[in-house]
Amino acid sequence: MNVLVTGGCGFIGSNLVHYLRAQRPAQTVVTLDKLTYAGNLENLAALERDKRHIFVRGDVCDRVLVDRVIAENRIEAVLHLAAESHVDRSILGPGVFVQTNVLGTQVLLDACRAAKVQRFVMVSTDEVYGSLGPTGAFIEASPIQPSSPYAASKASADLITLAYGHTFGLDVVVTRCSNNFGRYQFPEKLIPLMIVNALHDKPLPVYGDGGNVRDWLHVEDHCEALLTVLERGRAGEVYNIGGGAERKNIDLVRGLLGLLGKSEELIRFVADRPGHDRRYAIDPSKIRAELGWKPAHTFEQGLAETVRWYVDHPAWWEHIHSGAYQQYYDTQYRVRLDAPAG
Ligand code: NAD
Ligand code: TDX
Repeated sequence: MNVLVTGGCGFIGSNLVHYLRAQRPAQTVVTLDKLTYAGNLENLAALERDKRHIFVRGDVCDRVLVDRVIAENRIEAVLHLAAESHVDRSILGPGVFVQTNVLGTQVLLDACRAAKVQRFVMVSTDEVYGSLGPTGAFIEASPIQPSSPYAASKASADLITLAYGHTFGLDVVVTRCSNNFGRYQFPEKLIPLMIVNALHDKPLPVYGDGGNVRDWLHVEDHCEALLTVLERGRAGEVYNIGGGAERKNIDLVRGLLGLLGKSEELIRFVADRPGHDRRYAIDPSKIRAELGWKPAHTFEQGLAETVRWYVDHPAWWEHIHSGAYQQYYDTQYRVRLDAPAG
């Protein structure tokens, strides 16, 4: 099977491309990625000489290009991950989120329809469900109540994908996964940001009271779930993916400092993220029962490995932490650090 992975130079996408090449060596993987600030071709450097991996730089919103990539590579299935993925950025500027996440998805769906692609897997997120109270977990039938512009753009993409299944009979499957962590995650997201800041002895900005809860999953477990859904998921269905590893942000940050041997004095409670969802928790019973998927990594083991990876690969993140990204970071966090919580 020839598979197109959109967003294959990002965090989950690059882990997925490596995973697919290792698990299905006879299949060809085509990566389509615009290489935004979050895309890094270095993540796929090990595949440079791999004849069954093809990289195309381009925008999922570009219909002519998408048609050409699908036709030239005889694409049979699409794993759609390309997106603007950071909630804080969607608060600063929602436009590109609607462009890439909503319109880009629709362009891909139209192209898949026209080319009679056999399966389209939409990689959505648990954030489409909004926020939970202190108990309970999201099931696939939970109401869609996104809070941030990012979450709303993903909900739109997720629903339009399902609509193409209902209306046009396109073979679509939607996955809604909880927070991922692991190698190659851009250091604007909680875990790598805290690791990189701690390594520089910079303050660790914890939003609000630090009591927000996220449900963490190792990225390789997500990749395994995506391959499972691609191969065995039922058309038109939604599958929640989660690791059952709920942690309060503050506990997670303290755990990271412990692993790094750094002082908790680096922690700064700062102004909260506007509209900050309090708690996410995923009920993955459906994918477990129907497809037999369950995570292979424990949270503690995965976190220790992730910390080790960032410590061992400063060249991967040092250049990110300078230049244009540093400018964004400074603007974003100077405001927050100047306005402590409470
Ligand atoms: P990321 O920001 O690390 O990577 C996104 C990739 O998409 C980048 O390589 C970027 O260059 C590419 N891209 C952006 N706009 C594009 C466009 N217009 N055309 C082509 N490529 C474009 O994101 P991630 O964390 O790896 O997330 C991947 C997907 O998984 C996203 O759809 C995200 O919504 C979803 N997801 C992420 C998580 C998480 O915890 N990170 C959890 C659930 C779902
Ligand atoms: O500096 C920070 N301080 C802080 O307290 C950052 C960057 C985050 N946080 C908090 C906000 C959240 O409660 O940590 C939690 C995790 O934040 P992010 O890493 O920004 O992730 P989140 O907003 O939960 O969204 C992530 O998971 C779902 C991904 O970015 C999404 O792409 C995915 O869909």
